[in-house]
Amino acid sequence: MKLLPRRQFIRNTALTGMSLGLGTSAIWSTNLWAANKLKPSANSALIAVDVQNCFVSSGTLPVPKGEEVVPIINALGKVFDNVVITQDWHTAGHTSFASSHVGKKPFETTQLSYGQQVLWPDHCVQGTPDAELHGDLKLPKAQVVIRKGFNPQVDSYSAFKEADRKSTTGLAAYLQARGIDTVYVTGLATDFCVAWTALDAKALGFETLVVEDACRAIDLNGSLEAAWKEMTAKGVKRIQSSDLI
Ligand code: VGL
Ligand code: ZN
Repeated sequence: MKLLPRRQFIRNTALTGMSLGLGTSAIWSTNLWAANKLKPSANSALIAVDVQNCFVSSGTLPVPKGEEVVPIINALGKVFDNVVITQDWHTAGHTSFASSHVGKKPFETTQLSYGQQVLWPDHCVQGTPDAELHGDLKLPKAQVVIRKGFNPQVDSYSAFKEADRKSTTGLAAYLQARGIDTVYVTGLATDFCVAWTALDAKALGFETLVVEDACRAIDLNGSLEAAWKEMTAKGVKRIQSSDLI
């Protein structure tokens, strides 16, 4: 997979076209433009993380501008053979909810058996409209929906491993069984479920790319910058949807 020399490429293309006296007709440039895109292989999967009612403006844990990812992810879905959807899927009274801890407010932290936990407003409770996938999300090719965070005592930002860092969701085994070696991660929120999913994917041996503009962040106390720093350091690639479509 080769990234980025697009600006250079376009400049060269335009020059070649003109020097051949062809001008830059729409068809000519469209074909060459298409040839310069990243092309997901049959061994690549798009992962749409937590594009649920809870994480858009009208939801219980709104991610600023969260709904803006929907049309972008819908368009990306068309260029992948393999699509995975995840859903945050908490029990009522889940340990990640501030309301489950006396004296705690949303966005404070607490120490749980597996480490520090950010405490959230009650969100994505199993079977509620808030936990449903966003109504405009159209990913007809999606082959599997991974629900996570259903253990009452353990959160799961990652689509691969719960916050105790031991319990698996089964997603790695599923992807491996299907011969998937590369994942493109999109969705909500960049600095929590997207980042944890991407970092686990990379650590598990998948080539991992995050499509930045197909994600939106919560950005709590610098969490967005920290997430990109860690993802970059670990070899997760940062791309834009225009690299694909
Ligand atoms: C998420 C906080 C709590 C996410 C899920 O999808 O990023 N964030 N639960
Ligand atoms: Zn959650």
